[in-house]
Amino acid sequence: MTRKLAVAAVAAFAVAVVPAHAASSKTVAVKNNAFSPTSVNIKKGDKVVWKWTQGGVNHNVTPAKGGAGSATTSKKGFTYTKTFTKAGTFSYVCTLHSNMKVTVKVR
Ligand SMILES: [Cu+2]
Repeated sequence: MTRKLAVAAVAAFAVAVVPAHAASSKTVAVKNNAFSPTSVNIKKGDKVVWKWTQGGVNHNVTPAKGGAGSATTSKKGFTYTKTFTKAGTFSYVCTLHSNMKVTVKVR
């Protein structure tokens, strides 16, 4: 029991003194018809910004396992931003183009 308490105390101390990772963002281009790059590595708390760089063709950014994603649009310059708060590997697709896939690895 004493040891467990000591470990908990050290963990609490570490959380208090280690400065938080400064959030940063990575951009994924939404092209006709591909995401670029197709894989991004980020840290918890970071953002991924998808940016429509070509326009003229409808695309969206949707979690491969379902759930809410971006609007479907063909507007050049449109952006969709998501902050990732959990570690893991997350796949996104464009539901209109089955070849459009991007993997976000959060550690
Ligand atoms: Cu698409």
